[in-house]
Amino acid sequence: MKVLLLAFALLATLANAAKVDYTGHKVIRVVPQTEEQFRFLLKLQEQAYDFWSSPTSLGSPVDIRVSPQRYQYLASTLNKVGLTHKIRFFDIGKLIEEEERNIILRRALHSGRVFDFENYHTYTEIEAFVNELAATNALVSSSVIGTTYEGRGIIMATISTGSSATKPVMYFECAMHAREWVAPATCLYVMNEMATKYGTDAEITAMLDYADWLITPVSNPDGYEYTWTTDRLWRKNRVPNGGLCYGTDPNRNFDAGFGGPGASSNACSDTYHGPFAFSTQEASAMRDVILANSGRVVAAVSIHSYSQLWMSPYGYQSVLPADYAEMYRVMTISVNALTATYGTPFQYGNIADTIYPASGGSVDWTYDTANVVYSYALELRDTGLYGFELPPRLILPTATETFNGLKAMAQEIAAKLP
Ligand code: 0X9
Ligand code: ZN
Repeated sequence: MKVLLLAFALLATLANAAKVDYTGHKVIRVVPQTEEQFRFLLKLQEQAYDFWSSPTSLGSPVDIRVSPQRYQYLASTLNKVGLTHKIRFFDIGKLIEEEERNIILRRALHSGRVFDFENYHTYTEIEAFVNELAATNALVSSSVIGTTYEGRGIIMATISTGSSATKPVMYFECAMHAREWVAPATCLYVMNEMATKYGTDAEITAMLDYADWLITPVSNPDGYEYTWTTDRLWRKNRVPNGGLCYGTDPNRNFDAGFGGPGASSNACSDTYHGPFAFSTQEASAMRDVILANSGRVVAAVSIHSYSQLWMSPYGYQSVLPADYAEMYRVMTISVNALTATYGTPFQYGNIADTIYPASGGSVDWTYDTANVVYSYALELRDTGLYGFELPPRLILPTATETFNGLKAMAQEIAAKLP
């Protein structure tokens, strides 16, 4: 009965007529070849266009979503600086509809017996899963690390053998950005593997003997819920900014180069940094977890999608951190383990050079302020074929390879900091 009710609630959620309609929206790709074109794209990003991938360097592709109404205008504006474009998606609306159908179909096939890790879930379902795991598994406890603007609890799972209150801690968080759905799905998979294979899987047993694993599957629940009910492509949180525009990007809201390059002071921008550092509950909840475990946190991993990247500080400057050699060493091992799984290529390096300058990000803060050397930001699959609408059938491979990378990372840390 409960399952049926949930299925109806989901259908109602998905069928909501008040949803943002992306019919006819295209994603176009341009490749800047000159400094002028590159700077032009950076300026364009400051305006209200939705960049699915940002300008990173000359010769690297940039994907931009555009409405049918603005398409001709954008195309001719780009032409003026000599930029020609290719259309990657003709109709994002269709892609979103297809995703909804996939989710509903998988749900029907799965028939709701146990939590389906190979499908996407609403925040309510995710909360219920974490609470259920905590209720039934002696290693797991759940806690609420902050309360969002709309009143949701940000739920975190602690996976611990309980053997010591001073053990190292590894912190993992997903979905600081709402639309990056494969990230929370991956966090849930990792949580379940860690919780259910202690004592049977030698690697997992060793990792939990070494450290407590703290996992926040959805760091930005208001934004995440909004992607289900109203706007599949929402990224920020849902705090009103006074005018017509909503939301702060929590991954620009940490006190690490706050307000610097790659963050916007425009409240309508998708990279709006907010009125002051830690103005958002999402960023301050993570800060508080790290500070509460001060001196114990050996790794902090922020999981995003998409682009297939494993990145280390800094984002707010291109100067390399003092610990870069060690960060790089462990990234290399982690990425090799990830790629060895299914051959998925990942690029890696410091944020500012690997993706783009981005200030106020979580991992710069965990490194600078909490001295967490193994502070990493990941961008999971894919590289733009499906983008944020990664089909449910690709969740398990994505989560599996990511977990292999994270296990390799954890083992290196355990060897280095016994
Ligand atoms: O721009 C971001 O916040 C991340 N990319 S995303 O497409 N998922 O939005 C990159 C984050 C790099 N990390 C930090 N700047 N800390
Ligand atoms: Zn992100």
